[in-house]
Amino acid sequence: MLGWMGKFRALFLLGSLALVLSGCGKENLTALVPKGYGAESSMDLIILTTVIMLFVFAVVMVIYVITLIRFRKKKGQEDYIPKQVEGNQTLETVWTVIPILLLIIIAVPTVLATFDLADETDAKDSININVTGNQYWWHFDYAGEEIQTSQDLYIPVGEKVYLNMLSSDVIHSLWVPSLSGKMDVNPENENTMYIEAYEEGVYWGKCAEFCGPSHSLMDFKIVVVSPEEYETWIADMQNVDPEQEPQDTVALEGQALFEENNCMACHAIGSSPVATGPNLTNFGDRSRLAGIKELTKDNLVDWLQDPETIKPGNKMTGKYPALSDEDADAIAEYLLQLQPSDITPESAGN
Ligand code: HEC
Ligand SMILES: [Cu+2]
Repeated sequence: MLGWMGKFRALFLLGSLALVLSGCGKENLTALVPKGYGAESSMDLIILTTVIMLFVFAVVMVIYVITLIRFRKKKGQEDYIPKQVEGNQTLETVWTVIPILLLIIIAVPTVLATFDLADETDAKDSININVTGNQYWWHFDYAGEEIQTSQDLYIPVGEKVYLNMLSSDVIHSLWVPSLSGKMDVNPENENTMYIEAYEEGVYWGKCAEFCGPSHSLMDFKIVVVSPEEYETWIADMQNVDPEQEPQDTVALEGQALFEENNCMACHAIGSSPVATGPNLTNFGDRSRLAGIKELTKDNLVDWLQDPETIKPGNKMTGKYPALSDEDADAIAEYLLQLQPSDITPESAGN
């Protein structure tokens, strides 16, 4: 058994741990600062339930402390046996009815919010994006726009954007805590949810369903821009000519090596729906490599030579010839200049 010092220490440790852990998390990656409709309605429910729980806690504690003090065993009354009471209909009714009322107060808004968030009546008139979850990256197909992209999802601020989601392998779950709740992404049966962002900015997303060794590295972003910027971005993406030759000679060589080394079997540049690997049309505009690493040339060369150490279990490892330093360098040069748009996560505030 712990002595009181031990108990104090354990309590102190738990307290500090709670304090330190509560500092975890990034800005724009927290459900507690909602920046979108779904996140806001979850937050309202979190506040409601917390207030009710605190109320119950306070009432129980007050009764507990009063009982503890008033009904202590008193000096000189060691042998005193208090009146033995059994059953009390009024009390029992009260402590049955009150919890029922409290649960109804929680249940009604929860059920209403659930139906509200599942309402898809205006889906046809809204922006629809087909989302595919893959072991360990996300693909976005802009229905009707002939645009394919991966990793970064661009959407306009203040508009409902419907995500129609399927997985190409195992079950994933799409979660952008600042904007909305989670939704499972299954290999069969399309799941739909909508996102409506209130503020421009870059919001971080996570896979919220364990899906393999690199599950925790399956990060992505939602880039929320003004409606005009969104139109510009769409046009920029549509204007990409995948065959266009880069000016730079190293990049030009990289382009040839990209074709020679089987990269195109999995990676499309432009609107081709090939999506065994991430679409690279605007790869140079991304701020992250493979969703997680800072996008620098060094990191990219490391990735091309050995993706396995960066993302264990990824589906690219071993599927193309080993690349020499020069070849990897040239391909990196080529990929980094794929920057079709001025609208990027950086311009959106990341
Ligand atoms: C068998 C299919 C396949 C082949 C072949 C392949 N890749 Fe990949 N590649 C992938 C997959 C899958 C990913 C996503 C890995 C992850 O994040 O889990 C990926 C990721 C990448 C990324 C990061 C993309 C991003 O959005 O950040 C780059 C860059 C890349 N590959 C370049 C190449 C190059 C260059 C080649 C040829 C030398 C190549 N790949 C060959 C499947 C492939
Ligand atoms: Cu996943």
